[in-house]
Amino acid sequence: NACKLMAKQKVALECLSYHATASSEDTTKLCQDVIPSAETYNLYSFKFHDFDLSDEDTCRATLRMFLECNLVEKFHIPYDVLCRWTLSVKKNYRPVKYHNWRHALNVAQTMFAMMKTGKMERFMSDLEILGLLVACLCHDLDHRGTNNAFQTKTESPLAILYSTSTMEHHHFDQCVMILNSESNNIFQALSPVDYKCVMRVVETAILSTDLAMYFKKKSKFLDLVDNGEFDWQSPEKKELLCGMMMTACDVSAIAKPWEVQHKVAKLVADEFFDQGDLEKLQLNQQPIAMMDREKKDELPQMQVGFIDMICLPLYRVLSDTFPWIQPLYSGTFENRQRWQDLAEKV
Ligand code: 5BB
Ligand code: ZN
Repeated sequence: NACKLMAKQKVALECLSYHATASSEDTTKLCQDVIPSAETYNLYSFKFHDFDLSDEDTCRATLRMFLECNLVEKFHIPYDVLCRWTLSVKKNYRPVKYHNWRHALNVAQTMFAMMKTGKMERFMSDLEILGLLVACLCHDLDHRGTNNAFQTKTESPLAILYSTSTMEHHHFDQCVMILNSESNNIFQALSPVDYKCVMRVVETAILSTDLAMYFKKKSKFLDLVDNGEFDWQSPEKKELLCGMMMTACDVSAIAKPWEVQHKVAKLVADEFFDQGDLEKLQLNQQPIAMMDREKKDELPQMQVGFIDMICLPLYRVLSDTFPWIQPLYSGTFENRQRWQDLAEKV
């Protein structure tokens, strides 16, 4: 316990030097901006990507999703607080190659598209929609470009603090930290009961982005689906469904049009390679193939493996149950063919 306290202090100190809340200039500016329509940003489409968006646009697109879901009105979110919170969340992502603010935005947009175009909002309360959108935007906060196994291997303070789902616990802590400053607290007008409820949605959703949790939840979810479940309202079933949706959004780059998927896979690979370099240099260890620059050629085969092992089964079971999200399945299926073709060329 003394050990954990020390670790907590170390993490807190580390974060103190990094943590930033939005500047008042940026907040005032964003607050006054006209927010372009959802169509302008292609927010209803499963083919959305952020490549053409400026940093300011990424914030405006975020605000547009809150407005489009009527969350500002329904939960009496002061508009300046929402702007400040958005900028603060953005600021607390690090400039790593893949797990950065733009990844968070893409994940949130897929959640938005699943709710609207995928017609899944009918299964969700407004509070759950709010919680899931916030969870998506916050789910990788302060990611350092290294995974849980790396935290454990390096005995980082974070790994001492949380032995399982290390980074995911930290992402949630960061999310709470931002909300804890009143000028960033978009939940400030909620009743105590709603506040507790939405925080619980956010916490379980962020923790379920650990791939280890996904594998645990998947078999339970499959059992329900196999039994012809169509009522998702009980708390346990809702939690399973939200967890599956979070993973579906988290890996949704795999379902994008080929040009987008190809570019994003390169970013994922580059971040993995950077960790591999750290392992070679700091730990004197031979990284696994996925993180080894020398094994770049295996990337297409690895993507096929990732698609077969995780993405297609997930999108299959989800689109069998919720047919309107089928584009995620077919997009992934098409990319599998592309990666397979590339894998056969080498
Ligand atoms: C994934 C699980 N991991 C513990 C071991 C490796 N596998 S994998 O073999 O399926 C794999 C996945 C291998 C290579 C990969 O990328 C090479 C560039 C990937 C991969 N992972 N490819 C992707 O396009 C994406 Br997106 C991802 C997700 C990366 C973040 C992992 C967090 C998953 C949350 C549910
Ligand atoms: Zn993520």
